[in-house]
Amino acid sequence: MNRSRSGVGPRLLIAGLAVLFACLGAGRAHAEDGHDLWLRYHALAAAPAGIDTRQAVQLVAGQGSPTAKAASGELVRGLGGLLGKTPELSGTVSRDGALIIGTPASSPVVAGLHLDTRELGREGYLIKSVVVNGHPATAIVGNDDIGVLYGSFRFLRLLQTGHPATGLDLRDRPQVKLRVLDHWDNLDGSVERGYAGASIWDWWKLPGYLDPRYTDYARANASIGINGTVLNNVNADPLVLTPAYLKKVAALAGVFRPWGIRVYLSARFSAPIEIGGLKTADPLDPAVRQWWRDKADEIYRVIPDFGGFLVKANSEGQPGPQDYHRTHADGANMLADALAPHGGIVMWRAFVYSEHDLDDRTKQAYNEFKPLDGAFRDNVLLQVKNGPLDFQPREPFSPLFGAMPKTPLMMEFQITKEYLGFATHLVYLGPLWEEVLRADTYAKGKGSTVAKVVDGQLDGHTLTGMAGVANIGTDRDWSGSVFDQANWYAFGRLAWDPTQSARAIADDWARMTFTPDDAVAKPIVGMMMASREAAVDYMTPLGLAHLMGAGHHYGPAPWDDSLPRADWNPVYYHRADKNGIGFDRTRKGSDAVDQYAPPVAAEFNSLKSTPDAYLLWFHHLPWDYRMRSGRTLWDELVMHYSHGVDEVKQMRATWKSLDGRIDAQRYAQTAAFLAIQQNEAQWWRDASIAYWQSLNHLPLPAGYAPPAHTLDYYKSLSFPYAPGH
Ligand code: BDP
Repeated sequence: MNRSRSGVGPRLLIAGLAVLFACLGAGRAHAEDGHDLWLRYHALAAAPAGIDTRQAVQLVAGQGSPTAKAASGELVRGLGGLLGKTPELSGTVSRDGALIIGTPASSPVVAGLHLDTRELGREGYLIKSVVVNGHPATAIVGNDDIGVLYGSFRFLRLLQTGHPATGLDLRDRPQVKLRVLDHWDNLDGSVERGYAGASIWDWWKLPGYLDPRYTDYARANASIGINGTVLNNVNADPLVLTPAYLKKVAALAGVFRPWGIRVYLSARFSAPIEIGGLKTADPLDPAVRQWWRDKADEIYRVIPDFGGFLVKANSEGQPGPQDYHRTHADGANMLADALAPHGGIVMWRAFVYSEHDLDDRTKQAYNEFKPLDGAFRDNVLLQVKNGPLDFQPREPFSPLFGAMPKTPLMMEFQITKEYLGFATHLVYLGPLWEEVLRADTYAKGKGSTVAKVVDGQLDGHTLTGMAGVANIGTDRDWSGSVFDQANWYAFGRLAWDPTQSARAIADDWARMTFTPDDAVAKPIVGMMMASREAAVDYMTPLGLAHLMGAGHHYGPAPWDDSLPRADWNPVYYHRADKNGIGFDRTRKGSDAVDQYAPPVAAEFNSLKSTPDAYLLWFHHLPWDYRMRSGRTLWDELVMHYSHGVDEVKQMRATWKSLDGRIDAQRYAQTAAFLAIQQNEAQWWRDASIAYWQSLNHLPLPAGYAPPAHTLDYYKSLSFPYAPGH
């Protein structure tokens, strides 16, 4: 024993070190744990056309700002990884394949190209193959350094996804002005609806310690065009507005600034009372108004480019102007007036529904806000969730889109998967968001899509925005799983251009995150594109919604009627009994349909024209209702549930077929998560079917397996420690 320790041990150690160095030499210093996101920059199998890797690429960069340095730094890092050779910084082009980056003002070489940059705006860029001093080269040009940074990321994306570096001539600029992540992060480090660990903001160590993660966070966001971040939960703690916290916020703002990202804060409406010592937070009270003006002045003294406030008011118990019999506009305008001298904006949330209002919950936001169209200051955006309810696997678009032409409506999507299986279900949200953005509001006739409302085209707004509730935490992979990174990625890409296709975005993401090899990327995209419909099917098919476990929203609980407010309970939403199922929102029911423009209202009001996907959202139907397919509603429901489970099985099989083609750690994690997803999809199907059968007593269609357990078993399950709650 002793001998082996002193003899074999060192040899093993040397062998181990040799393996380690071999790995380092191959550019694999650490296992792939997902931390690098889509910015992996692993060596390409072959040099892209237009780049000669026998020599280092010349990088001719303009002088300048921290943002310009971020751009050239990213290219050095990216090209160094992808091509295996660090670019050489150079003042002139003297070699084929050079990269020229900068603005006409910062770089004489760029100025000498005489490119037309008029249409690019501040954040846009162009990437063009040019010839300089007789050498073919690529120019990445913007009017401002931030455009150059975005263009640099775009160029790297081209290489990462297997494009050649020749014949380039592309121009791009964001279609939406504010592209913002909303962190529902609390000052104690917890994250509301967070499934990826704790908050990445280490408030305790700020401002003294700036975790390098903050820079990587900013890089990742800049790579997809995100230009704002709300640091704290909409259920806001007023302490974030105190001087001690503002210093911490200022430190983060300093890290993000070179990457084109501004910070915003969620403001608690009653802060003047809680931290200001006032007796009221009435928005028309002069002392309150002065308090907010002073607060804004104080914030801008430490953060000169502070973005503004996000506010959740008179919603789910949060304080707001209605506590003083004032309107939402009174509240928003008071804050807007305080921020306006500094160029700040207010994102006022439309997510309201009252426990005293007995009307259909999905109608309440519209009822509240539609009459206020035109009553808001110019620097207020109304932030509207994509659907009228609450981030369900599927909802029709919110009827507010198209209904408030005088108010900029900001889209709010939820990237974190509160209602979609948390981090362990593979659900790519691109198709959900695409479905909403492409929906036609008919507000100004055919073609008045939600995307055109959001990007300002429809009503001529220039202040426009899209917000995504972040899925980011301290997990090594940031998002709780590798595939959840795709949702962060897709959000940024759609905020930049709401007309992009979910499939094209998935394709880029898969190639950057795994490999540009078709044999791997294509099956992955296939899984992603099928995944959202699968989740709809195994959770809430045919327009059902909000049937998740109460509070934590984990797993099925369609039977639940235990919460104090009717509209927090699943039974409120499905209205099932022995005769039928569904929520009648037609003119014979709650008449939610008439909140839409007439052609849409007519479509949803009529059973004939309502798409199956929204059937039980708008109609209450007998179990034996004949579907378009000829099957009964009941049979069709069972079929959808089962299909959802089958899709997950298919996703697992696809993933298994990629074994050996994906690095071990990410492969294994995804395989394990898919197994969890399959079990939970089966649980959703079985528990739902068991419950519906307890009401309708109908047999299953032939060939469909009965639930594995009794309804009592499913009802007995409890999850007091489900995350995120
Ligand atoms: C609901 C969440 C809750 C949020 C709320 C909101 O369950 O945690 O506070 O939305 O958006 O979906 O304000």
